[in-house]
Amino acid sequence: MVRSVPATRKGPIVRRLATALVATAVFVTTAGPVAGAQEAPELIVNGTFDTGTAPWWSTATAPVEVVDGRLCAEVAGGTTNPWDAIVGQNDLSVQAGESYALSFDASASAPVGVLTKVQQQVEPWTERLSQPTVLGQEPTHFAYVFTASVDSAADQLAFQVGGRAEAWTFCLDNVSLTGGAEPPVYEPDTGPRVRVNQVGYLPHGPKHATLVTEATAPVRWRLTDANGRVVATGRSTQRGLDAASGQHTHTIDFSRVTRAGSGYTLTADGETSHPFDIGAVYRDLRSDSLRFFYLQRSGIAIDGALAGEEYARPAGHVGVAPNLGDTDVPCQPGVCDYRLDVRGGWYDAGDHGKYVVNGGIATYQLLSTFERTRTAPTAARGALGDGTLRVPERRNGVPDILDEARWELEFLLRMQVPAGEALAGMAHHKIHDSAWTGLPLAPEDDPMPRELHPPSTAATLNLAAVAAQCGRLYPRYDTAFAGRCLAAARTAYAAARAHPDVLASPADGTGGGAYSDDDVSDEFYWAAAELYLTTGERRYLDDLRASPHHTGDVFGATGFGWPATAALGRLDLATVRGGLPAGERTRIRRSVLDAASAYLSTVEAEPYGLPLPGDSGGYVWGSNSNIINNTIVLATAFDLSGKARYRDGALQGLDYVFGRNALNQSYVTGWGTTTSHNQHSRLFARQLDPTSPTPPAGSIAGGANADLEDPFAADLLAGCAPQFCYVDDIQSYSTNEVAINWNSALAWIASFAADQGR
Ligand code: 9MR
Repeated sequence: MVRSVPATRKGPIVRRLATALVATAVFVTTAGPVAGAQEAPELIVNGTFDTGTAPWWSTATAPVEVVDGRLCAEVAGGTTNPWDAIVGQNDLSVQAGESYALSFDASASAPVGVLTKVQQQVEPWTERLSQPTVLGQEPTHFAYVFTASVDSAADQLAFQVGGRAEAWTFCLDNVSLTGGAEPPVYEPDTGPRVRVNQVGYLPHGPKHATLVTEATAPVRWRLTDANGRVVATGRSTQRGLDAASGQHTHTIDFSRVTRAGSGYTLTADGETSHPFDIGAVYRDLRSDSLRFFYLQRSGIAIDGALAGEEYARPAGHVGVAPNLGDTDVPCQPGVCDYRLDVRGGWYDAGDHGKYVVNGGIATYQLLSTFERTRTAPTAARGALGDGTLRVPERRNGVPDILDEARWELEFLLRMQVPAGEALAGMAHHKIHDSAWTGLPLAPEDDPMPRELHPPSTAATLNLAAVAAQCGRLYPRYDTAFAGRCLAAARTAYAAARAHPDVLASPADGTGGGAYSDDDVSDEFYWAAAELYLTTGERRYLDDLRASPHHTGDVFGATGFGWPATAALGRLDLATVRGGLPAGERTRIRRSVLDAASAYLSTVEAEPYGLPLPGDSGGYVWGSNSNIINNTIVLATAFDLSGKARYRDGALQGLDYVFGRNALNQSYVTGWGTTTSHNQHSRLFARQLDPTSPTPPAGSIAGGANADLEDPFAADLLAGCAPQFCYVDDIQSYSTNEVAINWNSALAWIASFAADQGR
């Protein structure tokens, strides 16, 4: 299990791990004891099972006995979570600062993934080691190393073997845990020091790369085609120390090369980049990024013929056991006494929750991707039309992207409090499991009670905004549906006006995310803007004019997102036909160009060429979406003005997402040489379970998060420079989850970028 990975010696992160582990291909360690360590006492009692099963214990779902000198557990089928079946040993002592080597031989009657943990033996089960372990039928030797961060005399070794539909047999032998191990060293494999967009560049687009080097003078570079011919040469520009990465950098500009081809490489300072193309590189990203939404659908069977056989699955949460919902869902106790049918919609992310707040921005971005084809001069009109996506509704006469967005819209409409009830017209904030489940877990296997959480003003305004967009975009395909949307938008908006400060609780995070937001003035602005653009009515115009966001700076340096939605209204006021009187619209458009100019300055100032400042706390949970959202403002400025510098800024920003970054990592599955594929997801969990698929091509990871908000990342990455605060491991939900609001941003810019390649 301990693998050797070639690592660049010049990478800045080489550090001792605080508490964990040897995991994926991203880093290396030595697992063996150091010299003299043979004297370190063995902490496991009866690790060879010569004296029976004691003191090993197991849950009732995994009875153990000694078979041929090994400990074997008959693991029951039909459990939900990894921790529903455990084989373990308690009362282990670990000391702060000491490094430990754990090793064992294990096998399974069928290939399965289990979790190997060393953790507190009581709540809160603080982990020292958490390691996905994939077992085969032949006994395999596993060896892991970790460093304890606290003294404990009450730790346990726990093999979490539950969560599978079928019964199976787990066998274990030669278990050993000793101190005195060489401390594990984390070093991400960052590959060649020449960082490019691993997908490629548009023939007439900008072409920039970043070179990590300590060289104090410009260095020579050369661009080589697939046949080994040097097609361009030049000298780099020295850029100095980059705050976002902690690296010494140069940049390389080879924009003058326009000849299409594949297999180009860029060489400088003795290093050669990953290969890339010059051509219409984004053409298929439009449909790949949108495909994610079909696979996230709740309430419908996923058709393998459309999605790929590995993604086929039964409908989730339609009231078929063991599911309890979502067709007849009660409120949390004390919240309401009615039940709602809230089937459908998209699962938010790696969890099975469905949240109106986040569903709102994701739906908006899909609808906006479509609406752009009606307003932007460079947009391919039919590229998102009927028959362009792999959705079951293809060839129904409706553009497929509208079919996909409607799947969520119908769910959002169902979340509205019915007439006659208290808070009628408002929207419930969210619906999700009453407790967190483990990974992996197919939607149809989720046995948790589902609950409606209280209505909120923010959710109500999200519903109002996207239902108003719906009322504008669907009339030519389905007037009844568009009418239903607009009526719901009006009711929701009126209900929000009547209840302007019903805030979701930040503490309501058991079994699902909180998505709390204590400032809903931006949601009011966004909803008023959408209702005004759809209806032209004076009352909505008055409201949006009265909002501080109509004249305020809604495009912050770090980008808009689900908690900050004023920019959504502003962008539509700038682009959608009709609407504001000419002078006012000119001012609104100007504000988009001004914001884009500011982002352009950041693109030019950042050695990795992205519209996110390296020093302002911009690398937050889901940073990839904030970065992309800033490229959307740049792209919109191009759509409005035709000025190429804005288009080039947007495209250059996209290079970051596809590998021009400190980690040399493409964050989009299947798009590039080294791409994220272990994202945190209950649906796509190959890293934990060999029978589960990886996320589909076109799935974007949340990205670098300097706040390190999950235990795995906090242990592994402590002290990271912002761009290094990411790991492609399924356990790191705060850096590496998938989510609808991140893929919706990707879909918008993918569609724009595909248009520029034509
Ligand atoms: O994207 C959300 C991020 O902005 C928040 O900081 C974080 C913590 O509240 O939650 C993120 O959203 C998660 C949600 O709460 C539950 N589903 C998965 C989402 C993506 O990680």
